[in-house]
Amino acid sequence: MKLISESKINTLSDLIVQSEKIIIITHYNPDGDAMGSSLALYHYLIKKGKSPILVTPNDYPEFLHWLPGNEKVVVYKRQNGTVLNAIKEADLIFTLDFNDLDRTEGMEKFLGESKAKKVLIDHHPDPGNFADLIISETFYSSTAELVFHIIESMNDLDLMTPEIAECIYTGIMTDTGSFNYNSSRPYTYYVVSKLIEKGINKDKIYGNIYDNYSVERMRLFGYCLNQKMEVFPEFHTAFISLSQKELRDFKFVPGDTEGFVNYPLSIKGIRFSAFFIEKDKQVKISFRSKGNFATNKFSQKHFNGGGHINASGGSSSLTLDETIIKFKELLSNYKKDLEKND
Ligand SMILES: [Mn+2]
Repeated sequence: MKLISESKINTLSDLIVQSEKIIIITHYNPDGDAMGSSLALYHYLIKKGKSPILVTPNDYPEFLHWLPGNEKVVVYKRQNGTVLNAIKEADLIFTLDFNDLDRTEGMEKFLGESKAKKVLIDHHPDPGNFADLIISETFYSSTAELVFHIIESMNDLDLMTPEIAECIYTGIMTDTGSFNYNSSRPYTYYVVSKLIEKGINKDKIYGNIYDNYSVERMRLFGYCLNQKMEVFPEFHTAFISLSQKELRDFKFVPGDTEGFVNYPLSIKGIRFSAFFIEKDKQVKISFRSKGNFATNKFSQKHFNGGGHINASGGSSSLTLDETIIKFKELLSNYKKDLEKND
């Protein structure tokens, strides 16, 4: 397994050795992989004798708060002075699990102006060109898996504590929907086997992430499936939508709708799923598919988004109802693509 060139690893190693003030930044609305990969790198850099600062643009769901190192995370939205100072003084900035600085929602200007060397570590397609060192491979299930590969390539597996292993496993598990998608490469399981050797308790991690819901979230989930799911068998498509009012009624907190978009794909014959959620000034959309229907291209073309083939995001500045009408109208253009079954 050698996807990262030796020269990149050497450059990375030199950058770490030479740098004193290191920041790790992940994307807005951090998910399990964003937090897992960032915290894994955070703990690893501490093992290398560094004192990094880990920054998230905003808060993240409570089911990620058990992760080791959670209490050290600095949230830009709440502590922007601290973060901007740190960015100004930094000599090395890692950006994890995103490909464009605008995913930091507010920090992009300061990151762009910063004199620090930047290292992009990510598994999304089309990495931006803001970084001095780009370690970006769609081969990996998750950024966390890529962080494992980096640590392995640095010949530092002996520095991997059970805490680092837990963070990496969390990233892989959440980005593959517990090994349901984007997880058909043997390397993923090689990594998992190494993490288990390091002493992780995978059942406990699963429970921490997935058996951690509020009553309201479960009721909201039931409501979505019962009342809010529309199915179009002729297009092998189903979607769910939620308005601001509905979110309020169910006491929505960030993270509550995580994973909802996957459920329509459990219906026999459904290969394309969408989830629309009404925000302040726009509609946020998630897309999922099975087989080779490219949700990222669909999203890029019609909903200002992108991502992976089978999992992507987008947005719309139309109203929720208008967005849904637009989506439904588009389906007939894709009838042929949606019929292909492989
Ligand atoms: Mn990811």
